[in-house]
Amino acid sequence: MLFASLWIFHGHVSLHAQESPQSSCPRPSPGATVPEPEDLRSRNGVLKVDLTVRTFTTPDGTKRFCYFDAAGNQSPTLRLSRGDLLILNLKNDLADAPATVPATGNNINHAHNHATAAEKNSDPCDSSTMSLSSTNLHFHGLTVPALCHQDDVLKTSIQPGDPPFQYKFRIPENEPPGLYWYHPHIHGFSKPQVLGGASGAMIIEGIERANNEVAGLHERVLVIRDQDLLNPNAPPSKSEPVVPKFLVDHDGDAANTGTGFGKPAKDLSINFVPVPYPDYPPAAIQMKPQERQFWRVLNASAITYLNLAVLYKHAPQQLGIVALDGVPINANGTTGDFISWQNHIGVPPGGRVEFIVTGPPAGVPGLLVTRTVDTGLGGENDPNRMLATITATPDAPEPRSILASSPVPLPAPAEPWLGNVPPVRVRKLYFSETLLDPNDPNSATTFFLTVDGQEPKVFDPTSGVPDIVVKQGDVEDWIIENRSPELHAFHIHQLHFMLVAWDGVAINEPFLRDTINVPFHSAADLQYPSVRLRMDFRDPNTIGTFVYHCHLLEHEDGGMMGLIRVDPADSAQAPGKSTPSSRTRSSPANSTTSN
Ligand SMILES: [Cu+2]
Repeated sequence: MLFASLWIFHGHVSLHAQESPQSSCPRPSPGATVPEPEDLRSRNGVLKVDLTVRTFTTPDGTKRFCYFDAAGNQSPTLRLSRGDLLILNLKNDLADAPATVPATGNNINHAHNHATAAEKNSDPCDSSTMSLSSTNLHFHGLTVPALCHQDDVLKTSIQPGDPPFQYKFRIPENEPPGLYWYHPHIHGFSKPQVLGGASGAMIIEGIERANNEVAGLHERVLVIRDQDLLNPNAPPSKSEPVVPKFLVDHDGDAANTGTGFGKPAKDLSINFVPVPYPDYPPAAIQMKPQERQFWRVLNASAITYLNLAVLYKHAPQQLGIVALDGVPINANGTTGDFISWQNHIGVPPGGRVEFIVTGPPAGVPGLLVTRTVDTGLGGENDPNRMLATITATPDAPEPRSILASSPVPLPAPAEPWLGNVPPVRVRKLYFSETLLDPNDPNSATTFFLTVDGQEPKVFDPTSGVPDIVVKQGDVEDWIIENRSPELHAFHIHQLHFMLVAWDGVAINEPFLRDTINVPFHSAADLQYPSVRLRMDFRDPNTIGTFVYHCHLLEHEDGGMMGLIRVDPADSAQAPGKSTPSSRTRSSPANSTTSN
């Protein structure tokens, strides 16, 4: 009922044409047709990109953060194949954002005048300057080295006024084909930058070579972001049931009502088309009737969970999942052109899902929605809401990109499937939170991600002392517990993992991920909720020092992060290292017991 009553809002398309695009970060209006991000494709094995990050403050005080390519496109999709070289020159133009739209032109040279001497002199590869106007890039999901100019976020920090900073690395020959993404990762300031829109998709081409079911399909890239509410003071839509009075949680966001309704903590947008509270006027997607398309969805939200569903006349449709977090779900090599058909898909912040969707028959109204996610007593409100209408018309324009129709299958992976490699050791980590005043649930919260047995501490970017030391070549099991009353999303850089148990119960999900939801703790639980992950440190590219953290960015910025160092395999032998002959299938029953 809720959704049907709101269809009338779609259909208005208007960019703010009078604004200078690069100075004002223009965004589409609510109800607009979902635009496709511009594609930047590698040529002859090289993709060269000039990217500038700018900021703009809207009249209501909202700060946008925007990536522009050389042609002025926002947040282009970077498309490369295995083995290709990426050369990305990132220019930081974040300084001194104007409070209102400048009268003319852009502020391209503005930053140079205001950078301090200290900023000008700092080495961007070894910078202790991390502020709201510093920036860098993380290539989320890629297994590339955590080195400066590649995928380091610990010391790399580019200041306004610095010359363009060059990222330069080759996509590994064994990188799974799928959807990855880029975003800034400045400790303490990730949330405002990502919430402001600093994110973009990255595609490693060739997924049709991994799964022939998607060969020849048109593909659609959908980037879902969150942002501060456009109408924070509006009462809920009259079509909603009345829910308890709004409460504000310790992050200052609308607290979880647990009802599926009420004011959300953040608005969502789909390819920058906002879908604002309270009426959620959906964006618009057109498809040809019953056309099969391949949708690649990135949850680039700072804090918002998604639970995606496609409804035709209110009935949930089957969505054919092909890949999670950039890795085809048949990468285990045993299931052929396997598709997992589901009628809804949860996607934590930072996660990706790629699936086949069949358009509605002509005349049948369709909707892309996100269903409510119960984030826990301490979590943010994430109600049911529409994202886009799906309208079937014979003359619907096709998405720009189409997957090859007769692909050459990918070579088999050189390494044994992760699920068949027994872990050499088990570690336990836990998420926890403490209130400044234990008697006041609205007092400031401190966020921790702690290795069991160590003292909980807020992440210190200057410490340099790893919380975990691992040997390259090893496979480990990590049990991640949640001892807090809200959801957290565990993410680790430079590698993927496999979920082997949920709350201590072995599960059969032989897929790789790089971001996973960890269920919240309730007072009634007899034990802390947990996930058990098989962590893959075999790739030589994972050597180095990097981070794992909660991907709810206000938690990450608050210190819910840890440091890991992966030592080369040929350094001093660690106890308990596995030998190649020990690679046998581990039974799921065993995998839940050792601890
Ligand atoms: Cu968290």
